[in-house]
Amino acid sequence: MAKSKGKYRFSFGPWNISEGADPFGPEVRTPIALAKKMKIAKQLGFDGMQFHDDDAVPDLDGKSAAQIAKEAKRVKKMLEGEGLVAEFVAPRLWFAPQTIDGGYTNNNAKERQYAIDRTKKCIDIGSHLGTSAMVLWLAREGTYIRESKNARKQVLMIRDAIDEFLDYDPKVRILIEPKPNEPVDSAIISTIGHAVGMSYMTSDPGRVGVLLETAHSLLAGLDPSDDMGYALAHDKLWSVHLNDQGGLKFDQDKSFGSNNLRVAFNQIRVLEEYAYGQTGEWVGLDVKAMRTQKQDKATKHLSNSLQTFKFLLDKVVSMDQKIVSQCIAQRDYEELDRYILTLLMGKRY
Ligand code: XUL
Ligand code: MN
Repeated sequence: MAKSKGKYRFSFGPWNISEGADPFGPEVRTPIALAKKMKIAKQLGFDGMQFHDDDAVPDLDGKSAAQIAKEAKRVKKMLEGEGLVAEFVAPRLWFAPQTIDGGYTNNNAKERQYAIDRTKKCIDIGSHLGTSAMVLWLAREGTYIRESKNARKQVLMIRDAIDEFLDYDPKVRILIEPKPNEPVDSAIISTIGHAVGMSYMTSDPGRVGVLLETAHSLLAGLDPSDDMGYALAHDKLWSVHLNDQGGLKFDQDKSFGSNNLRVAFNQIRVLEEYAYGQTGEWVGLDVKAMRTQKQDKATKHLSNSLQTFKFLLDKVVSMDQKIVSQCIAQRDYEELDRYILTLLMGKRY
């Protein structure tokens, strides 16, 4: 079974060390500078960082191409100084007033153009940071009210936008990160199946894949390890955002494995079984510290998630394949269930 062990590279984004604001209350911790976050990443055993375009170049809307290049290159130097690399850059298409009604599917042509232009700047930032990977979280491509947008048309608008990006930079690779309901009620590309389907509609499917976030499979009522298997069957699982989620609630970004250890185990089992990571795919931990966490202890969600990944990897690798095969051959899935639970509980089988 042990195919990938030791080959995993881990990353997170600056937003994963946050100040703890939620929709009902303000920040409870003071901001930490990007340079310090990079140091923390290295200290905790991470190999790379993920970026939103304006994590690398703040206030980028008002900046010239030359200014953007200068600032992005400075961030690349900072990364190099820490022995880190950039995994991907993602355009922040959910924040500006122009994106209130969506980006590429906005009902206003001028606002759609803003989203396209912003994404092209994001692609440029990626090349300055030394990564060809751009993640598209299609955050507001959807609607709060069904009658306001035409679903078929929205799909084609997203495809056309992606084609424009593929054309803009022949090196860029696009990873669609689907979410069923965050922040809009109905997202148009809501699951991994939708994202994989979209990739085949584009002009260059070989450059369009997916990023799977655990919580967003769970919020769609699906099993993240099955979603991983689905994307792997299409050779399109190009990144993962591991975390956890306590049922169909708000997007929680809990520490990996903290809610359901078995679901977490199965994600690693699938990754390991198919040698995920061997062609450079990253393991991202898209986790958030609890709001109750104090300033000086607000990175434990990252170290805990990383440790849980490694402990569960040990479990996956130590699975006795003979027992598993026997149970399957005898169709004794009760016994298989017992074996897996015994393994997870660290008891003798
Ligand atoms: C937000 C989220 C983003 C994406 C990148 O919930 O998951 O961090 O991963 O835009
Ligand atoms: Mn994510």
